[in-house]
Amino acid sequence: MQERIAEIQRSLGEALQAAPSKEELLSLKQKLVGKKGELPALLGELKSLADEERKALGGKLQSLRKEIEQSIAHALSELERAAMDEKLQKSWDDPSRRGSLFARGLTDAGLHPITEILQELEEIFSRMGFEILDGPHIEDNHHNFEALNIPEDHPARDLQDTFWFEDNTHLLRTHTSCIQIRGMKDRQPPVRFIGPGQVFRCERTDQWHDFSFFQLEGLFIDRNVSVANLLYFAQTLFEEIFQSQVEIRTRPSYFPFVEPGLEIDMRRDGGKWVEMLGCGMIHPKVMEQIGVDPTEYSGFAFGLGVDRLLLMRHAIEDIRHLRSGDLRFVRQFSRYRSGGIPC
Ligand code: FA5
Repeated sequence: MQERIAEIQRSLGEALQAAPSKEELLSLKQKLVGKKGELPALLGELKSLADEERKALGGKLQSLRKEIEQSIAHALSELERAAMDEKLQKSWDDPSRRGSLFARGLTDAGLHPITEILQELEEIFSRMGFEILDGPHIEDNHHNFEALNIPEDHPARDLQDTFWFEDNTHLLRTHTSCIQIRGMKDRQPPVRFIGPGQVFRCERTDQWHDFSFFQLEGLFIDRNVSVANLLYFAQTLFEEIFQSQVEIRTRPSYFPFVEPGLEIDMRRDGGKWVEMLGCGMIHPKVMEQIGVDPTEYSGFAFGLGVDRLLLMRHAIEDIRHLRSGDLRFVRQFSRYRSGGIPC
């Protein structure tokens, strides 16, 4: 019986190697473990064996059955996956096909307005000599909080309600400030970089707040950098984006990783003030975390709300339109792109 078990294992291996079709796999399963299959026949023969041998071979036959069933199920699901991949690939290659992945009747597909404004911002900052860095959406406690001078029991953690993973160590980043820490790992001042990206907060939404939005982090470290540089920089940045004069005002604010901390609001044409960014002079403790001597260098950091820039630029009434998936909303931007709407 040992030999017949080994023979079944060998023939199973060979059959699976030969890239069988779904029908061949099903008939192989029938042949081996079906009611009148080889394995049940062997199990039937166990009766005539002595106790000890029966136990030993019975165990082997059970694990062989498991092996056969699992490997055939795996091969079947691989086949299904390959068929689905092929189907998707075909519909991707051929937009004219009925039921293709391409929506029909859309003539003005384009980039999402958020993607476009991010590209514009990257272009503006590149011109000003900033590097563009990236960071992961899933962050750890250290980069999102601790290295930014926000320890475990610090009340500032409550300001950014957080989506935690079950390990209580990883989270969806609540701000792009983690990119400051990552970016400084292999850089020494003078530095200027930005880190644009999506962030996530477990918060109630309204006209100006969403639970996921984009920020653009900026870091500038050099000798003799002051709040005056920061304010001049913010004003220049907004005027570049809006291509017109804007008013800004500052309010004192609190972020544990900067000192002093400020919030900058902006308005156009005497309209409503809107908070656009948080910023400040980098805290000496954070400077030490990122390996920079705070007695020699100083710097500013800011976190700009990218969605709010769009709301302001196009007088959009509610931030939630941006992620609504409503094509009537996003299609309007193709007219802006082609210069049809002054703003
Ligand atoms: C921060 O996230 C700090 N990390 C910013 C910072 C960076 C301060 C560097 C100092 C130094 P705040 O939570 O205020 O700060 O968010 C910054 C900006 O993101 C806000 O000014 C606003 O424009 C935007 N923002 C904040 N919450 C939301 C939200 N729920 N929906 C849309 N935009 C938001």
